[in-house]
Amino acid sequence: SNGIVSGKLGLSKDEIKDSFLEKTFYGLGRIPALATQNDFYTAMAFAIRDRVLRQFVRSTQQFNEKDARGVAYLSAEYLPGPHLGNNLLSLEIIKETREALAEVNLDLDEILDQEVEPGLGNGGLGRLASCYMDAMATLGIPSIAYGIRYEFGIFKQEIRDGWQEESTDKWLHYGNPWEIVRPEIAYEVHFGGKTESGIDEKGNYSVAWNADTVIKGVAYDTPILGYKSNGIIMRLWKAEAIESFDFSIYNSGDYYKAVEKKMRSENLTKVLYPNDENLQGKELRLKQQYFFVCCSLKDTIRLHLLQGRKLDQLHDKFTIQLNDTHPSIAVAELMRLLVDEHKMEWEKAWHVTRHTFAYTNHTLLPEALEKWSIDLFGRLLPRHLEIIYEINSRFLNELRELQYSANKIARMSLIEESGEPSIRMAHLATVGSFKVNGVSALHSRLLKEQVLNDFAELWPDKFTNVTNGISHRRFLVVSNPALSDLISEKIGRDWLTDLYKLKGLEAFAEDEDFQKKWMDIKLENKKALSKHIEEYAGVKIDPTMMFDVQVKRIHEYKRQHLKVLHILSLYRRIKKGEGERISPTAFIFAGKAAPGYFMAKRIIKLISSVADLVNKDPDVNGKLKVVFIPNFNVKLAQRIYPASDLSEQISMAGKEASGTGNMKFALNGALTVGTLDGANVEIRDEVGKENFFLFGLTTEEVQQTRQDGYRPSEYYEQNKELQGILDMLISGELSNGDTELFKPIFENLLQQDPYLLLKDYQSYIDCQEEIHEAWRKPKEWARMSILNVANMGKFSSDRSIQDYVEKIWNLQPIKAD
Ligand code: 26Q
Repeated sequence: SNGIVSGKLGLSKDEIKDSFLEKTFYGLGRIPALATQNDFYTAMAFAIRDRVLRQFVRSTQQFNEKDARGVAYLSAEYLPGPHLGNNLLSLEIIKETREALAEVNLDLDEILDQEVEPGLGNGGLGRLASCYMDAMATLGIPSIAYGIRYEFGIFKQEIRDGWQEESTDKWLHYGNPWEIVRPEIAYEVHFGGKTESGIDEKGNYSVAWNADTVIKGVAYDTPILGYKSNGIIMRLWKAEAIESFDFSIYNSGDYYKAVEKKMRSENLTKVLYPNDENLQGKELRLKQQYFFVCCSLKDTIRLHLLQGRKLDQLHDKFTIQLNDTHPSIAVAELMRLLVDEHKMEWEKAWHVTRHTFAYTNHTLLPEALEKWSIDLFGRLLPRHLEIIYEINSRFLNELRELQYSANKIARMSLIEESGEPSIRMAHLATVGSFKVNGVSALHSRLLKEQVLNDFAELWPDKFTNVTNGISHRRFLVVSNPALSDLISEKIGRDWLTDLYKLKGLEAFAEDEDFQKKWMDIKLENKKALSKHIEEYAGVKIDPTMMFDVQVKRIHEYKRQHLKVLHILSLYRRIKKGEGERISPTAFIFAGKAAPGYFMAKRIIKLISSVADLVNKDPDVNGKLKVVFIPNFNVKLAQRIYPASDLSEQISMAGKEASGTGNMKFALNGALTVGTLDGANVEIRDEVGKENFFLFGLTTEEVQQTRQDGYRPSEYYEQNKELQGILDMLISGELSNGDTELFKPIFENLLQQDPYLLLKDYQSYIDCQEEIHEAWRKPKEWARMSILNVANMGKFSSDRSIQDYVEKIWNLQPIKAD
């Protein structure tokens, strides 16, 4: 009716079936008899995409008509997971689609399983950005999510002989039905060269940046639909060579040289850097960051001007949210665009800039705080270096006027002068933003007290907290349909858009019939996961065992090796014939290690070795099973959370900024064993301390331990059980007689133990005893499980986005009609 909607895009079973067959014939040129499952998936994806786009175009129109204030979300990483299932939910056509496929003898679950997910992120941060897209779309927040279209995402992990092996993630191999290339939306990005200052045609002082390389960024759009409502775009930039650039080379006849230049340009967005929480200052990484920031800001400005607005009002119409410091070069780039390209005065441009950006910090780990060497930075982005110097000199002058000591001024400077001079990106982001937030209550407090303490004292109102949240639609409705249906049977379906409604389940926590249905669904989910495990890890698991699960990136601070110490303690008890109080348990691990992270890779090998020992020992008699499931990603995660009984959240207090896996487990009825770290603290507050297994030191006790001079070897000497377990690592028992293999882990724990495993060991073991006792009372366990789910309302990403709207973005949602 508005000239956009045309064609038969109905949502009935028959209309979906017609479109599906049409896409199979005319979209793929296949007759069904010769089509593969993947062809069928692609055809269905195209059929659904048409419907997604119709819904989506309507909401963009409304955003434009209302001239609404909006958000540009800048993130170097996204992990959206498979799109098809979520889009079916958002359009509320899961049932119709299942029936349409059944009529042609196809199974929806098998078709869904074909989708290869975009692995455009490392872990928590990228997945958070995607949960926020889901919530922004659903709540009607005028927004656009910018990022990088990596050709190869996070590597594919295989386990060979117990070791992690990496191979390239060719996620685009079968094509990507969800993206739409926009060749007309493209920007030039400059690198290198020199700056020259002088007087321009109008007689004003100005700076010219004569770059030596130009690359083009082309927009690829993926629509992200919200539940029963609006959509937003995820706009990812791909690097290409600019067409005209090498005419001189073409004309000189050196065809190969011209093509080589093109290839080099495209390298920029080839591959995602697979390290999280640890950076090596690699030139290509900085290029990626600037590349996507430059394109995204130019695009934001284009959209702003398209609405007939003035540039000095940019901050009235947009907040640009920085997902960690990865896009923080945006502070300097916006200044450059305003001052150099749009000829705005410095003071005015600075006012606009520092009222436009808001910065989310995701880490306190010193090794994860981004720093770029001045030398590298100046070679790649000479104009930005000048701008950062100018921002810094004005900022430091302000501090001098406040009579700050030289020491304090040096601490706060955007430039670190000691050692290799470098730029502190967190300081740049903080100075250039009107709000800075952490991602859990504890993390936001520590951010103010530690890493950004000087800034928090100078600008107390700038700092705030937004506790992370997750898409309950993806991580419960789509991935655990049986539990979702049971919940809806009892409390209706309002919880799909208001997760606090889950509170209604409390009334059924003691209902034995409900408890039975609840645990039966868990058992079915465990059977399904067992099948996957048998196929992909070659281990048979009895689904009635307790599923004790730790899935997340492999990191020393997350302490997967503490879990290993616990498993070994149980193994030794069984070997000594003292295992009768141990409940049969399957220990399930998954997660990737950064390819260059020596200790993390060794921890994977350790887990595999313990699995070999335990799974094969006849004395264990199937009472314990240990398995490492390869290639953890969103798709696998969606199978694991619904099948988990116990969620391991055992990082050293003060290190995990929030965690979001913790929320996904609890939402699916797993009980948590955890430290007082990140969002665990808030989860425990919500579900009640009697429904949460707490152990370990607090952040304050960790600090105290350090101050007092921690000597891990004392724990080794005094705790004979612990000593026996640690000695196993170097006995060769786990490694075919090789006493060297796990010595690095042994020595690290005895000599430094930076994450206090030995100190927290006994508390963890005692807590696990309690857990095993609780598992032996199934009704009690079921009740606690139900109460966990009933109290997860706070952890929906809808609530998080609502917090961003109120505390930071200050805008009005626009719901589609
Ligand atoms: C930076 C520079 C160069 C190369 C890589 C990086 C890099 C990449 C990814 C640095 C950090 C990351 C990812 C960090 C991350 O995922 N942090 C997690 O964020 C979650 C969402 O807020 C939290 O829940 C987790 O606690 C936090 O660890």
